[in-house]
Amino acid sequence: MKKTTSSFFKTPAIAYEGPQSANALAFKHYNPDEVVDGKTMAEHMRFSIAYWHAFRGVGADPFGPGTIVRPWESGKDPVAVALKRMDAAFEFFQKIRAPFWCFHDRDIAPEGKSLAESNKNLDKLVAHAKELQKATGVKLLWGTANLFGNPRFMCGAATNPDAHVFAYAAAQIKKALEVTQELGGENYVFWGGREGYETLLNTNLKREQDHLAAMLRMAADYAKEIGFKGQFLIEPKPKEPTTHQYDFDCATCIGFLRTYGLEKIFKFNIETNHATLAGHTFQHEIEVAAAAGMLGSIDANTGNLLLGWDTDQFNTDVKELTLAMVSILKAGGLGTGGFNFDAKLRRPSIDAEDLFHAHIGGMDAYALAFKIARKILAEGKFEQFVKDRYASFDTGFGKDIEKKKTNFRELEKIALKLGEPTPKSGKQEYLENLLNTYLHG
Ligand code: XUL
Ligand code: CO
Repeated sequence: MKKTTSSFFKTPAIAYEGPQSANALAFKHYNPDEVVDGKTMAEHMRFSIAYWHAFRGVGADPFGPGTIVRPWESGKDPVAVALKRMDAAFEFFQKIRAPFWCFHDRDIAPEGKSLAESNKNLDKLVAHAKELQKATGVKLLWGTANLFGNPRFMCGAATNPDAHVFAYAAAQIKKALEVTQELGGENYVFWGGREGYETLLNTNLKREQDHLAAMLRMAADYAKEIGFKGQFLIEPKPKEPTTHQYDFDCATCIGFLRTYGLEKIFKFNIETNHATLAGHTFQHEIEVAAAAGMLGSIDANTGNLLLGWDTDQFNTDVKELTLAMVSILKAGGLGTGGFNFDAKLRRPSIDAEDLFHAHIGGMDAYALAFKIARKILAEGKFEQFVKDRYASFDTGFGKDIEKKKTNFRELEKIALKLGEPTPKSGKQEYLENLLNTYLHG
């Protein structure tokens, strides 16, 4: 990677020192330059930094204001501060060795007094981002529009009961698509923000879903019109901020997209904390998306299962990530997607250095999981077990069932002839122990 000139961080660039290193500010498992199967680890992992958490997060929660103060945040002119903040961000991207970043329109540029002024502010920051991308080699994984923060979106954007708000949101997505294209974004994300409802006493669910589909259709039409080639991604989330979010989980979204004939246009950006809020494991959501050929990208984080909300923490759970990685690798990887750290520092983690510790931990855990998952797949023990478990569908009447070559009359004859099936153990405990041999040697 090439270098920028800013120096807001005292921490030097993070180096790989290997598993034995005692240096907390070094990678133990993520060696960006290590070549695995003809590709560097940087190319395999495609790590990305989330601008909104790393550079707009201040540690605020519903009980108190921010705790995190950064030196680049000083100054009266919000555009000048935004430009400085972006210099700091690209310095960080380089030092943490992340090849990608992601942003919402309003993360990088302040909202103006009018939409036209907001667009003008955005243009200034996009021009700066373009220069910084060129100078550093850091690329844009995806862009998106913030259609949930401003009070105008309190009742949703595409699903707002007011067509005026819908039009405003459409204009914002139009601009966000243009700037994502300008910066060479490889994907564009739709997280449903406030697209849901609190009470059916004031809500026409069917019309709101129709409107959401109309917005997505128009976005796809516009992308085609301007020649934007990036992959469209939906990011499911079951609740928070609204009680009932329309994009509940991958299965719900697949049903929604197929209902409106949009399934060929979208893949999924799966977020760990959203999966668990929906009552699923991270791996479950990956498997559901992959089964539909719609696995796109990952928002890498985790939640606190003792709490019922989206805590967006850095994930250091190697077991959970190994299982996720097995499913991702089996599905053929993420294509144009990557692992975006949609994760934030805890409120008392106020040092700039904490940003490094947080991302080092996340990157190392994912890199280690990637290596373990590759070993698991190379040895193929789990895959063989699962294959054997379904072997009765590989031949005879089992095969006929899969090939749709049989019917109830024939199957009744077979059942009468064969009598009672022989029970076979699922061997879950054996398999859990086998998994531990990979995790703990
Ligand atoms: C919200 C969330 C968003 C999306 C992008 O829970 O995950 O930050 O990733 O809008
Ligand atoms: Co996210």
